[in-house]
Amino acid sequence: MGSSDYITPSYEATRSATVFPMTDAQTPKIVMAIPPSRPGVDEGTGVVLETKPKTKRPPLYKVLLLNDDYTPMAFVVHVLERFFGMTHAQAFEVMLTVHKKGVAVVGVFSHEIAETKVGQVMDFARRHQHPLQCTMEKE
Ligand code: TYC
Repeated sequence: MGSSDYITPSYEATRSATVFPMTDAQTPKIVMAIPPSRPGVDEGTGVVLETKPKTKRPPLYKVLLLNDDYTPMAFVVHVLERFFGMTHAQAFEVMLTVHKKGVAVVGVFSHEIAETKVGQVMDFARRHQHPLQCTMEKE
């Protein structure tokens, strides 16, 4: 019997063969020992913040058409049909309202759409050399 028969196996040999038979990839990992925090939950601070989710709707803007003494009625009717999707009858009615009362709301839109409509009307009127005015205001 040689002296090597009594030599204790190395630490690494014992660990890999007997005590820890799993490879590193097989070894289960502790992923989360602490539950995830949620808004409004006191985690020992004594402070609980607002928990209700805030879902504010975006503000809306009225697009207004203003009367003047020079823009032809037919041009205004055309503008209302072209840029505000009105039928001829609707457009004529709204044009008459502006003519009699001085101003009327011709549509309600998001800020971006209202801005676009105002720009389109002002540009179209200017190109045809009419003084027609169109503005927007927050509802
Ligand atoms: N007052 C104009 C006219 O008599 C018609 C008009 C209507 C002009 C509406 C502008 O937004 C307007 N020719």
